[in-house]
Amino acid sequence: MPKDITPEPAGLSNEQVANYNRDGYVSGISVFSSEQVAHIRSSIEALEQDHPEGANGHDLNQYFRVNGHVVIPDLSDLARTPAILNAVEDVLGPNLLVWSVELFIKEAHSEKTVSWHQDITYWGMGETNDEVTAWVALSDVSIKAGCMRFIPGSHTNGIVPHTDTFSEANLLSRGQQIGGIEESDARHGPLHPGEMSLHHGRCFHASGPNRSDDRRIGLAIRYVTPEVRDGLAGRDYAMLVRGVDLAQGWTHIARPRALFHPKDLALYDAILDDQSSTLAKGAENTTGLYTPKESQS
Ligand SMILES: O=C(O)CCC(=O)C(=O)O
Repeated sequence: MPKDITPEPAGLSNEQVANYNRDGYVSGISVFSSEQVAHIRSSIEALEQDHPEGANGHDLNQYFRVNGHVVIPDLSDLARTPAILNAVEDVLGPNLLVWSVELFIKEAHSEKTVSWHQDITYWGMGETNDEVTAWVALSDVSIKAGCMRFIPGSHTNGIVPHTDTFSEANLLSRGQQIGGIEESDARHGPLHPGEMSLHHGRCFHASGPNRSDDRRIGLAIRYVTPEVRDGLAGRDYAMLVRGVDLAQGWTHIARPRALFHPKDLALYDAILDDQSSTLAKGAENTTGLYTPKESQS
């Protein structure tokens, strides 16, 4: 092969696809080299350095935790990484849209956790099988650093009841949790920097505190297929990143024009407004991250 042709990154092996279908998750998929991860991490940390106050009345954490791809070009571009898309295509098929890009950061020696939950519980997508999260480790996400834990096979359940805790220590917007999980059934998914896991929208998962000396940084990209919104009421937004959308159930959004471009910031608020009634449905408290700006105190 000529030197200047980069080989197309492989997707999943047949065994990895079989594991995903059986367990509802698959872990340890290499997508970035250590140099690439260092570069991505430093661009995120430069953003924290340069824009701690965020933009347009939302702090940076708001953009990191919800729909970052709408206003931060780097996050939008990461969602188009061929090695990630090739793996996601192997479970969802050739037509892929991005619903959300988020960062889950636990500082060194942080007590922050994520309770047992199923992702799509409040996302207004019904009980679809066609949503998958690519969770990419941008630091060493060891057991000590609070990697994710999964209950293998739990995606074969429907959406099960969750209780809102609104716990301060919980990274989830409403601290929602599934009760009665047997911890002995859980499997850890530690990741080296540059590796990712894929998990199904109904797979039970959680994560513990970060007891390591480094920050634990995870990039979560939520992929869906065009069909997910077929026949569903209400408006929702997604960015087409591979193939075609013949179903036309989503409002398509483009890559941001520039970091915190005024038009993208306005779009961000419009999306938050439209999504908030679905995402905060049934909550007895405010759900922080999903509260439209006018209602935030
Ligand atoms: O980062 C974590 O520990 C949890 C992330 C998570 O729940 C998710 O990506 O769905």
